[in-house]
Amino acid sequence: MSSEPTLKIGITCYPSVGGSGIIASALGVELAQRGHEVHFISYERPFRLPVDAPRIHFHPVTINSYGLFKYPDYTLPLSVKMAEVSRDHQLDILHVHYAVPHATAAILARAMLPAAQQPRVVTTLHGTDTTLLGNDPGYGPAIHHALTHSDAVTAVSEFLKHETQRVLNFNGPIEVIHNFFEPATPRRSRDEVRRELGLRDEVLVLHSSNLRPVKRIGLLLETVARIRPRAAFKLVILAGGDFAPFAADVRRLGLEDCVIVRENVSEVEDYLQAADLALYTSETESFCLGILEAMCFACPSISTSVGGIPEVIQDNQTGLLVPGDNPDDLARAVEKLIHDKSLRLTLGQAAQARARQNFSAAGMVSQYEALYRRVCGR
Ligand code: GMT
Repeated sequence: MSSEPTLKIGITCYPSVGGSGIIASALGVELAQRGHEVHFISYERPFRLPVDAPRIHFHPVTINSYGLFKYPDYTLPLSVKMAEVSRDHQLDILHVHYAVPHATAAILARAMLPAAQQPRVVTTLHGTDTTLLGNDPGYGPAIHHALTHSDAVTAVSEFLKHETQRVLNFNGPIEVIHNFFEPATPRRSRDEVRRELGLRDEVLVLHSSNLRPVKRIGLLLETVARIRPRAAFKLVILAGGDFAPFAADVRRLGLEDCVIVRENVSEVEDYLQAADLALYTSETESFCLGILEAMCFACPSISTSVGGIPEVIQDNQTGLLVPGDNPDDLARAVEKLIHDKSLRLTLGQAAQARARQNFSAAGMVSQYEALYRRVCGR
């Protein structure tokens, strides 16, 4: 722990499976380990947040349903809870992950409090809060307002910073703090996991995502259907969501024997250490935490070259980037790494070194800490 004064930090994120919630939870855990008091405020306990960890508190937001409202409102009860927690625990900082509606709720919460009790608001943009909702006229002006009134704004990649400036016409400062991942020790050995998956010598190709349309699971399966020979690999999908809507595609493409799905896995490390390469076919991606998670286990990724991914993967050094969205091109890149084990291992080692050097928890959490101290003058 450092000798500098500790801070009281409120964190709001989506608690469900998703990169922004994972980063917010990991950040809270690291901050608490550094001696700060951390208060999570959300409608559910974030799924990767440990129970009973010292200095980590959880404050649920209760949403009542009223017959008068066609759609239940979350923003107002969230803002009231943020104001209450800020006042009762004298928060220095409210750090919101994903602007909609968290940043708006934080700005409102701050305005509800007398000046002496107001926390500083830090907003971290994660992706579709800019690239999708920022383009929606029903959200854009509210996001712009919340960013303008935040005490600091961060983005998880240079790409997202520039998209925020472009899409929202926002010209305030944005600090880029990349994502980080601190892998836990796997609970099972690589062999045990491969046995569970029924693998012998096949190359394990991993895809881990929330399966939203932006991930283009259709393109992922079309790619896999073109990889030859079929017997050389298995695709393991760690699905943070319901895979059922894609089952028909798996059958149509005759992939029943080479696709294995595991839903809502919490021990991702078990599967990451068993993987040989990872495959991502997203339409856009501000960062792609799944790629970084794989890098930490010396597993190189093949990905479409979109959004902030070239900030994570260096083509031909720590993975392979494929321009465009042609499944044949993607399949050829996968085949290259399936058949060239030496290249796969070289890229994997370089990926792991890069993850440790450029995307470590120690480095990124220190950047957030420095930002907090700057905005609250402590
Ligand atoms: O923006 C989203 O679609 C949701 C968000 C999430 O909660 O998973 O994903 C974004 O944030 C992640 C964590 O910073 C990034 O790794 C993802 O690339 C990003 N998703 C997109 O940009 C599509």
